[in-house]
Amino acid sequence: PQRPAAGPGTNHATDDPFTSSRTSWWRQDRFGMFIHFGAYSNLEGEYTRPDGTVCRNAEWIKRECGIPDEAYEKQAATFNPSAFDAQAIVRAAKDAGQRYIVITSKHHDGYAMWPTKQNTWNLRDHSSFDPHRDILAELKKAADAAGIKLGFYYSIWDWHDRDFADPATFPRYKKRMYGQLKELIDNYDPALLWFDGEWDTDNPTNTWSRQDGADLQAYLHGLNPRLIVNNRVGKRDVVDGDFGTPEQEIPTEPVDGQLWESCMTLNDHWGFARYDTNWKAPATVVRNLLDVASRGGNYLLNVGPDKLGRIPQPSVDRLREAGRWLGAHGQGDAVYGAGHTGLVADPSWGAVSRRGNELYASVTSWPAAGTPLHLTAKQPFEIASARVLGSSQQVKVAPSGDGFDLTPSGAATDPIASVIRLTVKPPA
Ligand code: FHN
Repeated sequence: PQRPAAGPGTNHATDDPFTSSRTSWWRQDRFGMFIHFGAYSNLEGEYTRPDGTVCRNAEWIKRECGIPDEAYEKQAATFNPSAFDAQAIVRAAKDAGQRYIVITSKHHDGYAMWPTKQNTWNLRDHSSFDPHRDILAELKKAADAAGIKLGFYYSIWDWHDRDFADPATFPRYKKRMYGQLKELIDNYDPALLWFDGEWDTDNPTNTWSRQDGADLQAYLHGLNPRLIVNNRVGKRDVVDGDFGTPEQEIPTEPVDGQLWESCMTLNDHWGFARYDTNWKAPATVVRNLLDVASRGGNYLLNVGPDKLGRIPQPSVDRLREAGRWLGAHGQGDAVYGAGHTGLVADPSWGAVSRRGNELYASVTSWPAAGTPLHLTAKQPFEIASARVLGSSQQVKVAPSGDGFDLTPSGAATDPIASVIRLTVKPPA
C-alpha cells in the first residue's frame, strides 16, 4: 500500500522549517534509522489460516491476511520481545552513521508499544513481555546517552479502536489519540513525531480532515514548541508539517517546496519477514544517501526487529558497511550538513553536495585515467583546490563549457564511492 504522491502544502508551524533552529539538528543529521516493530513482528511475516493456507505479509499481515480480531489478539498475547536491547540498537545506528531514530510507537493495528492509559491494547497490558520494562523508555535512555535524537512514528489510522471506523464516534477515537500523543510527549520527550495512516484512498472509514491535521499540529506545538512533525500529520494537500515524506523513492525535485526525507526499507518489508531475502547492498545504501543529501534531503532507512526484538544480522552488516564508508577519510562530510550546490553532476558518475565552502563530488563510477568528470555549474564557481579524500593523487580542474572538468590522476579509493573535495574560492 503506497500513499498517493504528496501535493503542495502549507506549513502550519510557527516558523520556516528551512531556517528554523527547531529543525537545524534534523537538517544537519541527514541520515536516520526507521524501526518498524509491533505486534505484527510476533508473526515474523507469516500466518497460517485455520484452513491450513499460509499467508505472508509484514506489518499489514492482519489486514492483508484477513486475521480475525480475536486471533490477532490471541497471538499478540504471546508477544515477548525479551531480547530487545536498546543499547545494541543505538549502537547499530551509530555504527551505520545514522544520527536519529524513528520507531513505530503505534502502527495501523493500533497496538501501542508503551504502557498507554488510553486502552489495554498495548505491550504492557496485552503481551507476555516483562511488565516492569518499557522499551520506549529504554530506547530514549540509550539514544540520549549516545547523542542520537529519538522520534516516534504514530499511525492515525487505527484498525483496532472501534471508534475510529465510525464517523459518529470518531471524536471519541480522536480524544484517545490526543491522549496517547500527550503521553508520548510527556513521558519520552521525542524530538520528532512521524505520522502515517492519514490518507483515505484505501481507507474509506478514515474521516481525518484537513482541519484535524491543522488542529493536531497546533495541539502538539502547544505541548512542545520544538517538536518536528512530518507531512502526514494532516491531509497532504494543505497541512503538511515540517517535511515531505517520499517513500521507497528519491524524488528528483524538492517535495512540495519543503524539506523532505526519503524513507526506504533495507529489504522488501518494513516489519520483519523471516522469508525476506531481497537486501539492498551497502553500495546502494551509500549511493542513495549521497544522492538524497546532494539534493538537500534526508534518508530514513528501515530495520524490522524480529519477534524477540533483535535487528536482523543482514541489516546490521549492511548498515555497518555504510557507516564504515561514512567514517573513512572524512567522506561523511559529503552528507552531514551538506546539501544543494548549484552544480549538477552527471548521474552516470555520481552526485555533488555542498557544505559551506567545500563541494563534494562523490564518484560512484571512477573514470579511466585522464578522462574528465564534467560538472555543470548553474552559477559561477571558482575552485581554489581539489583533492581526493583518502588519496594523495592530484585532480586537475579546468573550466569547460557550462561548468568545469575534474580529471583525477590516479585510481578510485573506494569501490562504493570516492569523494573529490573541491574548495570554492569565496566570492571577492
Ligand atoms: O502503511 C504504511 C506502511 O506499513 C509503512 O509504515 C510505511 C512507512 O512509511 N507507511 C505506510 C505506507 O505508505
